[in-house]
Amino acid sequence: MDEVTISRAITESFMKEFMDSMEVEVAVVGAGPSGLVAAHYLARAGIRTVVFERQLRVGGGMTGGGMMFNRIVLQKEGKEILDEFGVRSTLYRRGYYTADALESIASLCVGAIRSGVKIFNLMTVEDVMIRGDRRVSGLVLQWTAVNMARMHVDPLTVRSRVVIDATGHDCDVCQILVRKTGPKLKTATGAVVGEKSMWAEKGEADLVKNTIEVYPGLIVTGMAANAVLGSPRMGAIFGGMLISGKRAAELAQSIVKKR
Ligand code: 48F
Repeated sequence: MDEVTISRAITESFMKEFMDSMEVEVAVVGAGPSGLVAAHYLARAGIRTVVFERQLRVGGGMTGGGMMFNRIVLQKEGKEILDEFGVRSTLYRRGYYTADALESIASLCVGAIRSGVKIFNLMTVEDVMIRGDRRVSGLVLQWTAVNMARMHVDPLTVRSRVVIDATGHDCDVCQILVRKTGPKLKTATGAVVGEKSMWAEKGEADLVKNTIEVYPGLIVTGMAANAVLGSPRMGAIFGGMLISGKRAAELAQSIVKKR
């Protein structure tokens, strides 16, 4: 195959996938553990789902384990989700397991893609679309490289019935929403309350109850949920991230089915 044919093959197949992803049922922002798990369960339920990730690589904070020791810790309920993706884990102590961070994130990524999720890396979500009925109805995208070069280039948009903020500690989508619309989130202050200091047990316990539709059409999951609702961070224990992702998928599915 000559070079131009290779270039055409890449451009045509990418554009086809991107065009197919411009109107979806659920758009997930962030390809960390919570976002990948949410996307996987949605696609498996037959919901058209796309993920936008600003980095070159997927995985978010899971890839580096704890302080770059690339192992993760999970509770039994989290381990059961990893089991579904075929990830091997080892019993450490009653109720707690360890797993390889790279095997875990690679398996979540492959699992999501094979369920039908389209993942676009290198794209940053820099704004949301809000329509008359005061719902989040889509995302505004820019190449991460454009933002890094600080060039002014106008973005493109995708429409989706539901957006999931899975952007981790940054809770970028919620931060953007508050900047653009004022403090209208379903939180104690209406704004992003902010992540509290490390407390693994409480952080994990709060996470699933913090996984909510925080604004019409916008669900928050993973560490973003704790940051937005004002709960502690928890370090390299990942069960809550996976369970929160699964819960976000259930919520998104029920919203999609209702509308
Ligand atoms: O940070 P991240 O892994 O979020 P998570 O799924 O998991 C949190 C844990 O990794 C860890 C933890 C465990 O106790 O606390 O931190 O909640 O993944 C978030 C992903 O979102 C991407 C970011 O690059 C990362 O891969 N991201 C953040 N902002 C944007 C974004 C944005 N504006 N547009 C696109 N992607």
